[in-house]
Amino acid sequence: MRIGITCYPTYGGSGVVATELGIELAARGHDIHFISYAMPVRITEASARIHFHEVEMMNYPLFDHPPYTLALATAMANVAVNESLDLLHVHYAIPHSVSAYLARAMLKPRRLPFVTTLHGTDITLVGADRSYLPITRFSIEESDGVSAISEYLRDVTLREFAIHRPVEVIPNFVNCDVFHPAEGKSRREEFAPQGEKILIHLSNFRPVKRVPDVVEIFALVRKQIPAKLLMIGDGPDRTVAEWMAREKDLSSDVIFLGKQNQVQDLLCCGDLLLLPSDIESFGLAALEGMASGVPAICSRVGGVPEVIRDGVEGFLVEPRDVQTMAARALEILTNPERQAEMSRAARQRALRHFCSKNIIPLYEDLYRRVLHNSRMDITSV
Ligand code: GMT
Repeated sequence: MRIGITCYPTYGGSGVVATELGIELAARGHDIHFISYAMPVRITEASARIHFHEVEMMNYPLFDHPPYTLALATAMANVAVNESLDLLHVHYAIPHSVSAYLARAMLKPRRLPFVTTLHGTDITLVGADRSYLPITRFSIEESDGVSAISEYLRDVTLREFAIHRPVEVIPNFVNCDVFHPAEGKSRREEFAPQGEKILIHLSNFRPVKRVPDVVEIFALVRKQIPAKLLMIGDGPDRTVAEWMAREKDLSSDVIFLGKQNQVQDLLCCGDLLLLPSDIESFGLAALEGMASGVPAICSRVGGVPEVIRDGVEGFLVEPRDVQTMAARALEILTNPERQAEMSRAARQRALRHFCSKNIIPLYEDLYRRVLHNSRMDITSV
């Protein structure tokens, strides 16, 4: 198939999922055309089957806000014609789904079906805002196929948006050959030269991730045992986290690595992952940690319980309860047998339920059905 993929090309989870999906589909023989304002960050290698089309935007003094939605729709339609695309797959409804709707309308009577994958805040925060709700609902209803990355997100979408069409659940995935436990030499010593325990946080450092709670939890753990905290990513709350680490005299133990492309080399150094978010529709970082054999302490919110089982691959705790999160972290870190057991369980669960080998065919199947239905539409005209 020849597939156009649109996503936010930055470090957010939806962009990561979209990019990894494109890479996996290309490896399975599909031609992938990313259409966005920048090259997705996780594309680190050139491939004959992966193409990138930059959305060009003319600016004009009249525009306070350049109309990206329109420029994207134009790029989608152009790429569809020039590259004979079979379909578009957009990740994160706002505004990508609206652009795909416009591109499809522009090309009529040629059919250009589009699939929308919902990731989280496009439904729970941004999409639920009155200013975006009607158009988000419209573009979901108009999509030729819709998927959500967890049952939780599917249920919220159907309920809050009063959607009357099927929304399929296709969970997020991880390539278990790329993300795996450390084999022999890892970068552990570089970060924890005295054999300290390593805790990891990986996110876009947005307020919803509760980055200050990560530092609070670590401070409580650090009072009890020698430990280091690797902070991977960047975003609005990095400064406050850096300030807190300094205030708590933890600067030498909290290592801010910023945005990283090869997170698999870092995750496998960890003993524990911290994800104390206020809301999380899936928790991709926890899954990437699981595949790397790293148990997690997560908030019991949204779709996280579909990924991590309390007491098996880590612990689920009420959001903002940093005391219990720290106590649970210490329970794992001070008990080597428990830690090893949870690490094995985490890897097993990632392999069994979320491995890209098993999940990518679900997307291929959705594409086939969407293409089939769109051909039926043409013949019935
Ligand atoms: O964190 C966000 O709100 C951004 C969003 C994204 O686009 O990165 O993250 C969502 O999508 C991820 C990938 O499917 C999920 O793992 C995250 O749980 C989800 N975030 C939220 O629901 C807050």
